[in-house]
Amino acid sequence: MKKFVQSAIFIAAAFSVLSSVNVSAQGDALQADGTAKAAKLAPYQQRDFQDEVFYFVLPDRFYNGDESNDLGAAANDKKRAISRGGLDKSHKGMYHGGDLAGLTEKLPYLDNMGITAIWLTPVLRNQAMQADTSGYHGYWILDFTEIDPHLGSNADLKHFIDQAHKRNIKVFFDIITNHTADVIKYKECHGDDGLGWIVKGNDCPFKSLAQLAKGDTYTPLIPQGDENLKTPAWLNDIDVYHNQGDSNWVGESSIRGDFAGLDDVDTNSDKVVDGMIDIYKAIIDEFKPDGFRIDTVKHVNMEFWQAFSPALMTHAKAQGIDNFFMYGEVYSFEPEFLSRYTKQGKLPSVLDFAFQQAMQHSLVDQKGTDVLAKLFAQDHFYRTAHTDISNTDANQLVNFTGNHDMGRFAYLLKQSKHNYSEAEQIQRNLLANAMMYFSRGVPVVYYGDEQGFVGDGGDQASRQDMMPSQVASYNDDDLLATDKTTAVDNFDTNHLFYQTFSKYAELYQQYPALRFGQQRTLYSQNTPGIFAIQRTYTSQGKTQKLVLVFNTANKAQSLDVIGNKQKVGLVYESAENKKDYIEPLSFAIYQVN
Ligand SMILES: [Ca+2]
Ligand SMILES: [Ca+2]
Ligand SMILES: [Ca+2]
Ligand SMILES: [Ca+2]
Repeated sequence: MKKFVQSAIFIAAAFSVLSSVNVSAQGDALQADGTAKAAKLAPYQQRDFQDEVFYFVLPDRFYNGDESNDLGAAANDKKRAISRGGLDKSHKGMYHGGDLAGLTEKLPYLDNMGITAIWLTPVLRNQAMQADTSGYHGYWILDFTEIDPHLGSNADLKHFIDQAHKRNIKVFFDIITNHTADVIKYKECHGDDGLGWIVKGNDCPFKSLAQLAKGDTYTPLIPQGDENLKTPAWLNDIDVYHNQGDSNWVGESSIRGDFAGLDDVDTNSDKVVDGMIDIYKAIIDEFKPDGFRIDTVKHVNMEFWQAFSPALMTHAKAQGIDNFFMYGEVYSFEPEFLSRYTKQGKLPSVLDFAFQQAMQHSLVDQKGTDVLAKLFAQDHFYRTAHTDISNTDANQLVNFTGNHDMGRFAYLLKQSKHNYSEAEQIQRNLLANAMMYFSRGVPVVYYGDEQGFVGDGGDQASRQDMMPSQVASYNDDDLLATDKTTAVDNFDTNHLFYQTFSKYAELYQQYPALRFGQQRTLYSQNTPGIFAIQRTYTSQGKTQKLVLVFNTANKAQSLDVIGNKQKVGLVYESAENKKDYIEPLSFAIYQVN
């Protein structure tokens, strides 16, 4: 083991594109506490996006470091009264008290797991309540200039970023340009005072541009007293919204409709394009984040991204954030469609929903490994040449196995018709995560996955607490690989998944071919079984070539299919393989000389 580690480090050093691996003085101090791993990597300012291992977290559900902010805005804060309340730790749709102070306190836990970048759900100030649930998730922004008081202050966010950066960990914000909180109402749906929605729910059918042209329009209004809720002030102008009613998720309504009442910004107007660019330039100036994850990208017109993305990338670089990066949420499982946003839309990257679906098809539904080959055969769609922003290719895609909307991979396994035993759910989960780390693309761990969280579904059901939970429907879950429940603290550094993800991260950092290598499929089949890829990376005249073999079947498979010369130089195997066979639901990595 020791010999392997030493040679791996040697190889990593020999191939590193980051030739100046200067560990900072702060890094030296942190290494002494036994948790610091990011400190051993190149300085965050110089690290490439492809060097990162992401952790995606809802701060409200993570850790409560400051109970004094649990209710949000102070009782005597008249200006922010709308951002007060919504706390109910026993309700999955309400605030639970987690905050930036809590995240800051738990940085060693993330660092020790090999996390190098943290993606936070939106942290800007929300409307605390809409209908009968709260803005605990952050996607209902009212004020684009300050932090939600449930999470802390602007100073708390700066402190968190400072502490993360001291550990050599990057921080990414989740940003929204598509909509604001639900303030604007329609007389036709919500009555003359705009207050009827509480009783009737959202029932404002979308009106198309064709209908508008014929005079069939809604009469938008802002209820009395709500005229100045939003910041910056231009967002309080009713004319900067589409005002066409609720989206039915297809066609024109997908771009111009409100999401269940959330005010859909008129991103077709120059005023809005400029306004949104200014909002996020100011966020970059004030907080110096390392990048943005962008929400609801496909619900905004392409022309908006063509202006927004270059403007923000250029601005961040001018502010000295040389490796600033952005990736969009385009909720689609079609690579060609996803790639439109990196090519036409000029976004550096997107979340790879197609990858997530291929994981589900191969490891939950037991389709053949050719579903993986078909996915990666479409990687060419992402090749772009707009070098003014970044060189996008599939290596920069953002891999994930599940999320806060669709639910966790563990949930998909649990509800499968195949009735997997817990042991098999564990193996399939770990194999999906191995593919997420080691296939082309940048891995994202959804918080709690490393503790065996499962959940009863998507959305609220997949947003469990890491701190002791009071939500009954979370606490009755049977977590994987532990006897614990979510009723207790789950920052267990001995959990099998935490330990395994930590090992994956270590391999990811040791072998540049796992981060930067061009990927080629060597073998796939139309049944569960072997999927083999090669990843080749050349730097300074030296080539590192790895062969990765995954077995998605629950029987051992012959390795003969990949050929003898591919099997030399074992780097890692997740199960102990017998000669020429790979164990069920396991993987192995070989180095080819
Ligand atoms: Ca709190
Ligand atoms: Ca929209
Ligand atoms: Ca609305
Ligand atoms: Ca449950």
